[in-house]
Amino acid sequence: MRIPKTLALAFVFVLALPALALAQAKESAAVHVSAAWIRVLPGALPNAGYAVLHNDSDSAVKLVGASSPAYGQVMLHKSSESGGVSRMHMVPSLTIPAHGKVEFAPGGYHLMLMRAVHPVKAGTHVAIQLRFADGSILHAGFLARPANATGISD
Ligand SMILES: [Cu+2]
Repeated sequence: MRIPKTLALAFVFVLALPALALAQAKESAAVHVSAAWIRVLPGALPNAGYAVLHNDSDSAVKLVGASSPAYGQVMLHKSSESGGVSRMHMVPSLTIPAHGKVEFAPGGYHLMLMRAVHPVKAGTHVAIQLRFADGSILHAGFLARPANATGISD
């Protein structure tokens, strides 16, 4: 029996799509990161992740969460200072404007990296996934740096 080629292709496509969707969320085409690094603190102290998130698209993008195989929990945090007291609070989401950027830096936004699965060694790269409101994911590598590090350049 001869099956028209287009029909055969359509059949393969229909079968393959759910498998792909299950395998992984789609990679974000809108956002890229630069200067991604982690300040590693000694012992069981939480680590902080910093980066610049660039939105290369024509519409605003909303960051809604993050995770990493290297940490039990990752949260979006913002540090602030009032009356000489520094504190931080959780941020439910964060909007990166079209063709704009958001900086995660000491004293401001950071990824709070809790409960390292294994001690994270300075000089290694840690995989972190950033999750956006449209369901897409960005896989980024963060360079682990020692506690006295202040930043990283591209
Ligand atoms: Cu924090």
